[in-house]
Amino acid sequence: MKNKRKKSSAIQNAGRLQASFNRRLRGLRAQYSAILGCRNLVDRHWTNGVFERYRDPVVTASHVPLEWRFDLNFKSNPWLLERQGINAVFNPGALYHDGKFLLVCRVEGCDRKSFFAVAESGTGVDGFRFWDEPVDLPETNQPDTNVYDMRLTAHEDGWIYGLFCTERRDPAAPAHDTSSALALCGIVRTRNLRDWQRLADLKSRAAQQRNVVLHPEFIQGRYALYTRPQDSFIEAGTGGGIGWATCASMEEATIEDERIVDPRVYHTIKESKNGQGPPPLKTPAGWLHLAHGVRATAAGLRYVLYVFLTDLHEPWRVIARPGGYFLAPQGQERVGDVSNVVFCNGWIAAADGRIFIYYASSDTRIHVAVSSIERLLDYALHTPADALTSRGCMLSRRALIRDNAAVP
Ligand code: M1P
Repeated sequence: MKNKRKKSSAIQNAGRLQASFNRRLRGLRAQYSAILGCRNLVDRHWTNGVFERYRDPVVTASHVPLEWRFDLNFKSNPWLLERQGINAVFNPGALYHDGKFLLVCRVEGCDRKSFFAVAESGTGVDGFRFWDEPVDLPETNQPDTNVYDMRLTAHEDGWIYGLFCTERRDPAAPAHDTSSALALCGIVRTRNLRDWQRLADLKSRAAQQRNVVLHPEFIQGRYALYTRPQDSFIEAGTGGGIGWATCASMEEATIEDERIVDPRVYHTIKESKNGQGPPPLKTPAGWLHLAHGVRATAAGLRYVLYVFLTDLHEPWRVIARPGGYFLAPQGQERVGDVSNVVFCNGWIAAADGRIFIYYASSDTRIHVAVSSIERLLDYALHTPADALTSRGCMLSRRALIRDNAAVP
């Protein structure tokens, strides 16, 4: 009798657990489809004329499919626990391909390791949905400990290249040092963003190379790269600046002729370090570049985005340098895993002339800002350069005020 009662109460408990599992799963699914179905609108509180901001981030950790985070089998996970959580989704490479806006996102698990995953949208501002599985990135014979920040370049040779940072423990570090790392440029190529071919890591003289970007066209028959040679992992040290280098092939990419084309400069937004963002866009006035500049503050490093323009035939030659930042973190963008950061390694020039700028805030989530080639060129060509002193900047502002006084 006692045993019978025990058995029936166990059955009742299992039934209750199953019911609560089902309820919780329905709730999770409803919440997930609400996030994916959310329409994104232009933020009417923001206006500088240069670009529109959008109210909501376009991809966040909550956009990652439930199947990637939860064991959905009642038998092995009766409490429906999130077993493999996602910490953040940020710094995507971007490409318009087969009628879709594609982002190759840096997805960071709770275990701190990042992997790449493609999210696609029909509008570019909302409805981003991850493909079924993350990218299975091939390795070289030296496994990557961490990979991140892929720049996608549809090169005129017909391949889509992905250049990314591959990080490994510094083999020269003593055993007690569990932080020192070597950051190098990993290279893959693909035709469809599904099948990826790994090429050898970029060889250069610099100890560390991050933020390496492939120029979309051949230059004098060679591949051209924007680089960021550094002698240490975080600090620019004696290196830094955006470099320019060429190589004969991407299969065993080796650079020797590296030179700095956009240096770090004292008391500017790129005082501590800088790095090329996405591949530049070809415009009638020159190659339009987006980059990040970093300066030190009492609260830590501050990352902002800035623009510059280089010559159409000599892309290493800067022809316009609008002063100050183009886009800086604001509101909720200021706070995250690494606060006070905006970072962009992907933008898309749509056929209708709109430019979709995919920037991440505070190493946590992805946003979009939308502009056009006309507006970005006007910004690049007519924003005064940084005068580099307080008085110089005041004089530039006073000239604006005086010109305005004469406006009828
Ligand atoms: O944390 C801010 C950024 O820091 C690094 O960029 P950089 O080498 O230019 O300083 C990268 O880790 C980047 O992913 C990150 O967003």
